[in-house]
Amino acid sequence: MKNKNRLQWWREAKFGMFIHWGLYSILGRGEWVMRQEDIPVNKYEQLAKKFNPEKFNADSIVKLAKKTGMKYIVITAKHHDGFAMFDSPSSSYDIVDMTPYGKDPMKQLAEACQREGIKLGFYYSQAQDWHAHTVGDDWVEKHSKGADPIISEEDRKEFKKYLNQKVKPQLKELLTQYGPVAIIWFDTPYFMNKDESKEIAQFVKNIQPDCLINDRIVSLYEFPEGIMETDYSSMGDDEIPAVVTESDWETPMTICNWWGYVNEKNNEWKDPKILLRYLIDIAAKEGNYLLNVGPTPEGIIPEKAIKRLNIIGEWMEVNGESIYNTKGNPFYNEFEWGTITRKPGKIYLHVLSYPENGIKLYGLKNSIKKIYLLADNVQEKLKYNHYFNKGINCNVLDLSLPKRLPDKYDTIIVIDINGDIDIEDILIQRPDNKIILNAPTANIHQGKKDSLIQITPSGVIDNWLYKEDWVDWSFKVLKPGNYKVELVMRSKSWYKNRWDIGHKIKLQLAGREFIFTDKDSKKIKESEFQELKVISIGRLKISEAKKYTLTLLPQKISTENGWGLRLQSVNLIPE
Ligand code: JFZ
Repeated sequence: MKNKNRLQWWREAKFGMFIHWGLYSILGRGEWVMRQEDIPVNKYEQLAKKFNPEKFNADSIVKLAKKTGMKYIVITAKHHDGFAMFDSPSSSYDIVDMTPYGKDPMKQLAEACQREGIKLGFYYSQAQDWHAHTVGDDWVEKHSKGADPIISEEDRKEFKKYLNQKVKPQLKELLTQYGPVAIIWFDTPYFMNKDESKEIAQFVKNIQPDCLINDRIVSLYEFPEGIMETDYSSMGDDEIPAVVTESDWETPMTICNWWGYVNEKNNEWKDPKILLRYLIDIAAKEGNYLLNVGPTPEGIIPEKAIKRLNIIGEWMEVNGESIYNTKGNPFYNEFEWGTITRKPGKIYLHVLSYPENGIKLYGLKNSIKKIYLLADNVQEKLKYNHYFNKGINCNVLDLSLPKRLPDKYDTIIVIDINGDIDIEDILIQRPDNKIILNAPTANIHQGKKDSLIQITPSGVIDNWLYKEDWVDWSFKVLKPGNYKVELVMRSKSWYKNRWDIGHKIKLQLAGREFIFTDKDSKKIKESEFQELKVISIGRLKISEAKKYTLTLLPQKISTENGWGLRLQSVNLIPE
């Protein structure tokens, strides 16, 4: 069981600032520039002589985070380049010893955070260190082979030496020089073995038991079961589960095309509207949003980043109540008009696009006290109709909206209810009549003792490696009719061989049975890191408005690359 008390502040906070700042910022081509441009260590070291961020002002950065609505900051204390951006007595490769600046920005930040009531965490690259050892240098080559990253015994010895001589002393410094540390944010653990991961995690907890640790301390490819010491999961870039999952997770996200500073010539800034959408979508899936900015080599946050943060901050000032300390969308479904967050006594409808036909919610059992716009100071009541529909055996809320909504990004409609939300305890067909059976809503059946089939924090059925494992969903159909059946699979992120192909599966629903393979699947590109594939299975008729169960029974699962069948959803689309 997770220590809930320790995570409480993090669950309430929802929104934090990530900062990537280091010697790489001088070159303005992202934090991977040393590797990407093959800059030798001794040449890269020279950058330190030029690093003099006299304009760095911890107070203004912390105040900016606060004004944006962020409750915590995570900053790169040491990135893969190995350079300590803090006063590290155990190493001479640090900002105090090597740069004309000669001061400790982390100390200034820690003090400013204390003053402003913002929590501070440190990013620390524990495995890749391109300065201290060479294990990390050909990491990309070694690990893009997929299944079997092999580290020689000699490399392993070197690595352990580095863990003892650099990582532990520096973690100790970070955990003793700056007061309470909210998070140590670990990264890219790929070649660490499980004992090493545990050892480092315990090392942190021994010094500051309440310091949170993300799951990038451990290679989840090699050890999908993870380790007990981690407090929450960090998703990949842009990765957000389809619906709420039973886990604590965050999406780290860049505000532009890289994490570290990128000069204007090479920069691609994200649309502020999209950045705000992510915040809302992530809250609705019960995660945290860690939005990154890359300060310039002078130590200031670029104007265009500030502009974006200000837009989010203005929205948060009015609507923050619908984000902080909320739980996610309880309906296990997306809506065409937007999404939902909630807390006891309140349901927040996030209207992202205007619903011409109003808003319909199925299955809400609470009695409603009133419905109003959050941005409306006088809380004028909106008209609604909340009733039990005998024909479909289900509660229906029909809500009509004002012609114009006050917020151009996301207008919040508040439903005041009595007590905690109470909705029908079954997945219900969506108001647009689609039936989307997402992985997190599945019942998982382990067919073998050693099977590792699980729902990941990112909302996929993963490690489905044995044909003896099977899954099913129960759901309520409101509208009988003809449906197209599709299956959506998600690739493994980050690896070269992202797919295993050659599965054969049996699907049972409403007295019919389909056997299908993934041969004729259609690929949909999702992001640089992962892809979705859709398999069209067939059509079927659902004849009654009632509860049904859909079952997937594999007949063969291909495990060529070790991934097996990675399932995101089964979709029933009305024809
Ligand atoms: C890592 C770093 O390499 C990068 O420089 C940055 O610090 C980022 C926050 O973390 O990059 C990753 C690691 C994992 C994924 C994506 C980017 N992932 O799993 O999708």
